[in-house]
Amino acid sequence: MDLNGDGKMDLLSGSWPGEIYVFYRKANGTYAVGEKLKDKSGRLIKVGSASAAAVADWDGDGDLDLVIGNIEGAVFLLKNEGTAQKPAFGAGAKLMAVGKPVMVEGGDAGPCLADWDGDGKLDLVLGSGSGKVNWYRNIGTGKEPELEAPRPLVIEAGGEFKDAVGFDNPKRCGMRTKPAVADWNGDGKPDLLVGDFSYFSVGNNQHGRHGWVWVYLRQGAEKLAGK
Ligand SMILES: [Ca+2]
Ligand SMILES: [Ca+2]
Ligand SMILES: [Ca+2]
Ligand SMILES: [Ca+2]
Repeated sequence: MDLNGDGKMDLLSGSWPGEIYVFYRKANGTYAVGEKLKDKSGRLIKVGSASAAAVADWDGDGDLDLVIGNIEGAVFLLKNEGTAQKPAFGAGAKLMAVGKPVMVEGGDAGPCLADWDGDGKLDLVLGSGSGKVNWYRNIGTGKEPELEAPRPLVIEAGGEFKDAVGFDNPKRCGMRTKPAVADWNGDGKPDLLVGDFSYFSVGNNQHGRHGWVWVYLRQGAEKLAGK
């Protein structure tokens, strides 16, 4: 994601306190020290704690907008009212789906903006505290997205992660999921990559915390396109 439109890919990160950090890429390929993102009036952008940020041109006007999830499970859209070279993020508004604010179960909304069904319009893929990853299909237009009710891509973590057998070999994705979409195996179909958090307790004295990255390779595209 190139936030300042200089042709070099930058990095964006949410944080536990809630501020959003941007790391601009420098000419030599390294990254500048992270700075906290501000809105158009110079205030630090913060929509709640445990923020997770995604950027894409959500309203199709040629500049990158900001979408941020928080610990409550809500997702905010901050439209870019500036330009691709000089972003100026407006006030945050909650993203809606079928007339209601998006709110994930278990809190900890982890948004990703990607065209999951390949219809040319960005959709919302959303991780959650429960581990579930939902797909909100965009049935609006490229300029005025309108989200359908969520459909699960990954189910919630469930009891296995509260009382696991063997800490180093979980069978499936854990909690607090943060999805990303990319064609991982180069077959032309978008795949899902999911970061997680797992807490394991085995007996009285053995505990472990892990963060894994899971790859879900996409199979038949027609299955998820709702056709
Ligand atoms: Ca850049
Ligand atoms: Ca935009
Ligand atoms: Ca789409
Ligand atoms: Ca693929």
